[in-house]
Amino acid sequence: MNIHVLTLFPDMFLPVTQSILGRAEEKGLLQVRVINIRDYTLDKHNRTDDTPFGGGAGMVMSPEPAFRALEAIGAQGKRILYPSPRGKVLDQSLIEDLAKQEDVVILCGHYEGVDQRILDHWEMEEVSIGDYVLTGGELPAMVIIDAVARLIPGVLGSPDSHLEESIYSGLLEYPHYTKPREFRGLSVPEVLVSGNHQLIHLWRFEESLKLTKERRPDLLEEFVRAADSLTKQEKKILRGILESEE
Ligand code: 6GU
Repeated sequence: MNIHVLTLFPDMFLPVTQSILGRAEEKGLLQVRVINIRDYTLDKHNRTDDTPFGGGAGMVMSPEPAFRALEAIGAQGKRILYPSPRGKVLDQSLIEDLAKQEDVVILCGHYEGVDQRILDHWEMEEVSIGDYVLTGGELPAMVIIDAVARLIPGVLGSPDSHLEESIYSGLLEYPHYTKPREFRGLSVPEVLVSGNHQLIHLWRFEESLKLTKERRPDLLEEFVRAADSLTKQEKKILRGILESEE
């Protein structure tokens, strides 16, 4: 998969080309190409933005450098994202969709934004990472890259860590514990050291449901709608959680 990032701050992406994602690149699973929009300006002072028509504060990204950068990478026909608080809020289903693409382009804007003709002509998808305002699209772009990369087979260490998660998909994660069994008088739930994998699974499932009910009732509602492939025992636990008062 190729992710093409167009930005005025290419250095911000240096950490992305290291660590987990760097290894994905070495293995040829993911290529993150960072393009400096300023390289495509035709302005004699290398400007990439200008004052807004109609007046007001801030600067707006000019169409020329953005169009030329998009043409240079062959963006025509590819999915093009524009991170913006105006966009559809990103969720895992959009990330899964993106992970299936051979190419994804992300245009990072700054200041007041970009000339609307860039978004319209290139049919960009505006995506937000939440209801708060950032200074630019670079951090959201990195969030998208990270979330997509971990879905590409071979990028993460253990391939079955996904499979195990899938039973609980749409739920918040159950609590985790490691050695020692007793630490400063704090112990680990007995069931986890029982060696009974079926009991452990059911305990984890119940903890996931409890946590989701308490913190994200919206997600639990969605889970109930979609959960038809549960086992008899799992269904019993789910009913118990839905009927409990806390
Ligand atoms: Cl995607 N961009 C910017 N600039 N601010 C944001 C955002 C995106 N998502 C939330 N806030």
